[in-house]
Amino acid sequence: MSKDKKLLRSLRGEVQEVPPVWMMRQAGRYLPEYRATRAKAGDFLKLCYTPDLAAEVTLQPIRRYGFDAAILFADILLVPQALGAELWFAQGEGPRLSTIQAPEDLAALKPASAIHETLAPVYETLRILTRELPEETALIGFAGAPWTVATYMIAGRGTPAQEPAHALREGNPALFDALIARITEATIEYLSAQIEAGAEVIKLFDSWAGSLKGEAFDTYAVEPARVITQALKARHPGIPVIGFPRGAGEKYVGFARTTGVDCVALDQSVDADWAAAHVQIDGCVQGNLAPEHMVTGGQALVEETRRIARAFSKGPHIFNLGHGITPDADPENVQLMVDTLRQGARG
Ligand code: 1CP
Repeated sequence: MSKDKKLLRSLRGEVQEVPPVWMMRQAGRYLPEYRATRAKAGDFLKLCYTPDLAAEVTLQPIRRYGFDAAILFADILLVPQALGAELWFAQGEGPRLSTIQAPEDLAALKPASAIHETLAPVYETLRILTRELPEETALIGFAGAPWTVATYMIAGRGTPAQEPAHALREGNPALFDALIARITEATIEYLSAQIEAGAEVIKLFDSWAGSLKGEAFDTYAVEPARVITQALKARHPGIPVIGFPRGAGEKYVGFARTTGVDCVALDQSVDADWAAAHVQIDGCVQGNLAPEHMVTGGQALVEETRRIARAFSKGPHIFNLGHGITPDADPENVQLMVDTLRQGARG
């Protein structure tokens, strides 16, 4: 049956009259039911590591909107934590981690093979979801791409232009490369275990790929994505992979060819007609409605939804936002987007 899931059909290259749809951060603070479950869990990391609750928040947007895919509820920063970094969420301030600045910091981390001890509850969440999801809903597992994860491990927090990571990359390339290698290896282990637990699609989030320019983009965005994709496909033949080199701009062109991913997720900075001509020619694309429309709604949301669906209508397409939905979004606007799309946006 799973071969007929709408999302998997697009990933195999099928062009569909109405594209499959889901949203990045679809389980999140814009939903009152998410806020209630999060309050019950106590804090964000408890929510990630409590399989029943993590499965519950994964299912909430599926119940409400009938999305074609559910994305595992977890976070990209669980991998650094499983490698031995300290991780905490400061109230109202976002994530904080212990930092990697010197060879001793890297030496103190655990080997990639040790991550499963910490991450076992995540695999349990996936096993629950394989039982509880509607049969037409595809289950997406994910991880952060090595560069993006490294930016948090080096700086200990989110940074506007990833300066600390660029400084280490330039100042101590041997240490930086060893860190990228460790994260790459851990990511392959982690995603492989997610697939064994029931993930049917893998998404690799390279949220900060846009700050890598020229050759650095090829070395630290393309190459790790290629290595991870090849390893997953060797271990799990046929597993589809979605790559998201956010902010890649013209570097989106050829990304699927050079990495082997089955689909490229587009942020909202690229024009849909341009991407249809230059990126979708290589296969499936995902995106790229600006998340702001989920706050503002109205006719502009309807028109943008239709315009994007139309621009990508000649090739395989997964409808999504260009980045995660924000906490101030109105759940009614999400319904309006889904209705617009399913009522024949291309007509
Ligand atoms: O308060 C809360 O409830 C925490 C907000 C939150 C949520 C809902 C965080 C903290 N993480 C998540 C879940 C999450 N994160 C998912 C779950 C599935 C989904 O519904 O999509 C996923 C896929 C992520 C991925 C993630 N985490 C990324 C990559 C995607 C992106 O948004 O660019 C990144 C960069 C993170 C780090 C992170 N985790 C949380 C925050 C606030 C951040 C960003 C920190 C920063 O850069 O300042």
